[in-house]
Amino acid sequence: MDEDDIPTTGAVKDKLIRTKERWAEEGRLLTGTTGDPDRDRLPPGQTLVKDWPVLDLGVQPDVSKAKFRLRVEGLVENRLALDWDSFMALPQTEMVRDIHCVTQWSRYDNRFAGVMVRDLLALARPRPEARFVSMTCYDGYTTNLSLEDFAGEDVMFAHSWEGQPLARQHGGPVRLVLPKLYFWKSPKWITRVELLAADRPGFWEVRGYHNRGDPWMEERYG
Ligand SMILES: Nc1nc2c(c(=O)[nH]1)N[C@H]1C(S)=C(S)[C@@H](COP(=O)(O)O)O[C@H]1N2
Ligand SMILES: [Mo]
Repeated sequence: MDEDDIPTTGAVKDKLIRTKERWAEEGRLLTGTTGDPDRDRLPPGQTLVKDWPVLDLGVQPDVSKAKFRLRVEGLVENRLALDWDSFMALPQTEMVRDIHCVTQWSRYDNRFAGVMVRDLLALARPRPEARFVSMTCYDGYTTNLSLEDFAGEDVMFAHSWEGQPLARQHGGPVRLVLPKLYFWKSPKWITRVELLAADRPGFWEVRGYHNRGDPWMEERYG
């Protein structure tokens, strides 16, 4: 990872990490029901919020546009290492989506702008053996996805929210937004995507959280 001189604020929230691990052990918040995303806008066990909460490990890196790189590596025909200008030169898309955090909050109608994962993958050209992705962030956070989920039609590298640059506490300059899964699958301050033949569970996935995290199936813990 390229992390030379990235200033950070905050200390890792060990207590929060421990609490969330305990929730996974206890199966907290589980309603034991499932929902249908076409019928039930709010997934089971979720509570609607108006403000946008901030959730992370406590370390919020200050990633300047000059330092920013988005790398796509591993099982691709064409490795990418995009700087800010090349990233912004890619096709730009807007989408309005609901987001759902496993700690129970959901927020409707978030307007994001950025580059669709599909447009980036078209440049990187995954090899046939590629089936999973592992993503790494400037704060050291990692999370994993199937290539199928990652390449979904509404998955975006977002740089803006409600017409403004994405705030640092929400993962600016660039984060992933994958609305169909719990929000821990949407890494903030993303810098590296590695395409893999075998799955590689990330930070929360090795601490009791579900490997996929579908909110309507209540895939909170795994
Ligand atoms: N780099 C990074 N990305 C991250 C996290 C993190 O700690 N570091 N936390 C995840 C979790 S658990 C959630 S719920 C969302 C929260 O995003 P928000 O703070 O913008 O609401 O970011 C996800 N992406
Ligand atoms: Mo979360």
